[in-house]
Amino acid sequence: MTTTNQTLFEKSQQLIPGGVNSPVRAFRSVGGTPVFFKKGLGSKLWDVDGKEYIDYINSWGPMILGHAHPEVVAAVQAAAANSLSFGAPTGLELEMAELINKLVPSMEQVRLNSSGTEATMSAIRTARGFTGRDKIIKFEGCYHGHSDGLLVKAGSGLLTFGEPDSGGVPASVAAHTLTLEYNNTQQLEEIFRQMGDEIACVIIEPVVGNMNLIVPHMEFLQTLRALCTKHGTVLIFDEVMTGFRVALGGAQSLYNIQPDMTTLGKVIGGGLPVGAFGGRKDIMQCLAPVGKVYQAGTLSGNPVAVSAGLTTLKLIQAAGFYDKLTAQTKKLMDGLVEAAKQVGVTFSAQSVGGMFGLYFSQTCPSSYAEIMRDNNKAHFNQFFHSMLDSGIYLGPSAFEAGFVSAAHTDGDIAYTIEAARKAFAMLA
Ligand code: KE4
Repeated sequence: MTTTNQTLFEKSQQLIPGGVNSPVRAFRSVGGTPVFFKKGLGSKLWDVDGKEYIDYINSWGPMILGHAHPEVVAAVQAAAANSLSFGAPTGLELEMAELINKLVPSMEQVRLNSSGTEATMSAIRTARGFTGRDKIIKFEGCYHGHSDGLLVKAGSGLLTFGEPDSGGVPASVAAHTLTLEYNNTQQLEEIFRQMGDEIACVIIEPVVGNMNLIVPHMEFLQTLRALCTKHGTVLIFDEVMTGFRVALGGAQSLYNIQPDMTTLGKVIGGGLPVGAFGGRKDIMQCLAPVGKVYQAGTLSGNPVAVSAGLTTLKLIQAAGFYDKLTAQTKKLMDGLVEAAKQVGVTFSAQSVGGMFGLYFSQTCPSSYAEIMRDNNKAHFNQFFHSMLDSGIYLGPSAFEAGFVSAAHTDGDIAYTIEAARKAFAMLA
């Protein structure tokens, strides 16, 4: 029997490349037909066939309060009634800048835009304008959005400049990007010895969520901070995913490392399009109309989107919010690890705040090479579909992180662990 999902997917592919507006949604990594949703409330989603799911994607991070939180919906409705957009300054943007500065003090000045991609692209351009340098460093397995200079893979030799990792990216653009190994301190020291004074910025996910969850070694982050300081290189923490997800102050507060710039997204829009970049005032003063670095956006600081974000950021400041979210996420991890162990399936898991990683490997990987080598993708895909059948919606890729919201109840966690017990048994 053809489901509505299948019918919609069939039709969508006629008019939308791959039938989706963002590639990961197409289920290419896990196979099968993507689920089309029509409603979300709290921790739950309902697809177009009316099937209910517990949601562990949270729209890839933004829905930290759960879906359709009444106060967020009310704020959006109130803002919308005053017009959806002005293209002119509003007091809401000042309120958002003040709140971001309060919660992330390293962001002395901040500019809003409409996506994480815009935020990272703008931050890198600002760092280049501030330093007068062209070269940038990123890390294999980290994703910072789809601007040309970031769709770059490691060159032939690990210490050589990048090659395009996507069609349409000119080699001349990729040539300015150096891609290093995450958590490889020695390589970092070597490249800065060679050309530290030529590097405009280093952009890094301080906790990685885009090659599954990978946590940093303290020594790696501390060395990175010291080398950037020594060579006048701008250190950019891309906290689009970790910002307000791993802790109220983001990963920089967890690891007590102060970057020169930070990029944000996802949670700060509460589900609507908001990105932000900011940092040291001397760097941000390079931006037009004050300085010479151009950056703009028709809907930057949009009042409806900012209203959703402001309400979300106010609610996550509640006492104990992160203690509860962290504990709930860890309870899920512990339950999954125990369930796999009971049937002898090779599985590990870890979490940082409200984001988690599931691995079909003996231990939790700590680098791109390890996760590509050790994580049994076929087992993940089988597990993914078994859980989907049981009404559990995980990220459709073995190389994505998962997310828990404040709306996930003890019952949700218990049901998920029971569904996993069944899924693991099919792998044993
Ligand atoms: P957006 O342009 O998608 O808003 O943000 C790009 C971005 C930047 N930095 C980090 C650390 C990110 O995780 C992202 C986007 N994350 C992906 C999830 N793997 C978004 C999902 C998608 O591409 O559909």
